Amino acid sequence: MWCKRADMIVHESDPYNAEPPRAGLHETLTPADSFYVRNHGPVPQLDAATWTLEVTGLVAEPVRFTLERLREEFAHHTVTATMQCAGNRREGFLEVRDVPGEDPWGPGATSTARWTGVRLADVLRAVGVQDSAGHVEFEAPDVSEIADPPQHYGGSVPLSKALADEVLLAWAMDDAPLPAVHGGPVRVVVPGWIGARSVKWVTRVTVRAEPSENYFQATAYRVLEPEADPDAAGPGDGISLGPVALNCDILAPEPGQAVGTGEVRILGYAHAGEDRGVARVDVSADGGHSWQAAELGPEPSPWAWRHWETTVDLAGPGPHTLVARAWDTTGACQPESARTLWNPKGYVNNSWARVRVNQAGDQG
Ligand SMILES: Nc1nc2c(c(=O)[nH]1)N[C@H]1C(S)=C(S)[C@@H](COP(=O)(O)O)O[C@H]1N2
Ligand SMILES: [Mo]
Repeated sequence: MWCKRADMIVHESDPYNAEPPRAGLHETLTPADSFYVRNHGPVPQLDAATWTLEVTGLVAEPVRFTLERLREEFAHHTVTATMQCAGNRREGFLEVRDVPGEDPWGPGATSTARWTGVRLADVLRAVGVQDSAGHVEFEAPDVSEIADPPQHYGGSVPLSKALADEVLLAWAMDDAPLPAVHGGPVRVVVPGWIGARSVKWVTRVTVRAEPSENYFQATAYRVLEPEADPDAAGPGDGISLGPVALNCDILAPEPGQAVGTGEVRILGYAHAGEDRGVARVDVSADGGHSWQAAELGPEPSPWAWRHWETTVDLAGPGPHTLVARAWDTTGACQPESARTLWNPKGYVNNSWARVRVNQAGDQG
């Protein structure tokens, strides 16, 4: 129904939440049928001809735009950007402690596309932002029953990010009209920030003094204290997530794959988020005792992941644990273990990537 590959790993069918298998993430631009989908409610079917965007709040005068007007009045821009869910790689937390009520995303809750639209900054400047503005809120018509109380999906970013050149109101993905499942006719794209802020089907932009009070900004997408009860968490609890944390994973070989003795090709992705870049990726074939630097692929844009690859020598009998860790341009490295990162909602597992492979012929 959503034009996705047949082997998507579907965590929920209603609302549809799915990630591609590792094999769907090998390319710089993720094929449209492999791009992961994260929904908190039913996908609204909006008509591009009747869709409107209301820009309101701390502005000179509220304005309502049609898609035609957005396209005509503002310059078009294209940004290659990686979308990454804060729940990406949550699966790795489950061996530490369960994360009840959340989908066990593998490494595929991240994907990359070329997004085309207008700059949110151009629209905000045209409408006129008041001096007391501090945040920009996005709202969509999908109603989520997960929220307490059930409400429309929404969120906000600080005004400084909203005015950054890379933030778009996008109507196209890889030069094709934005599919409904990815937020068509128009979504917000906030490169370098968690996917949750890239609000799909956006119909209202509100300039505010404070962050959005929407459940998905005030209560969800927050790193709670380890012993906190997520069902009892209220607005303002925990650390509110914004910029994406440094992360990586191994895309090949696959976990459990039988590989031969000798040279084995390993490849994966790394993503640093916001104003950081991927500086190096180290790979280990002996569980993290010794390391070699992988070859970094091209940086498609400052807002996108980088693929990396290398070959390792698998001497001796398996199974072997392949490990990868990325370093960013601040010199920071991913933490070693999910054990130190576990949190009640299971966000931001950016611990070292580990894939256990078997030696061909092994039963283990
Ligand atoms: N309106 C709306 N926007 C939304 C969501 C949603 O449920 N409703 N999910 C968010 C989350 S958590 C993520 S990770 C991204 C996923 O975008 P995608 O489905 O296009 O991959 O959309 C974000 N925007
Ligand atoms: Mo997300």
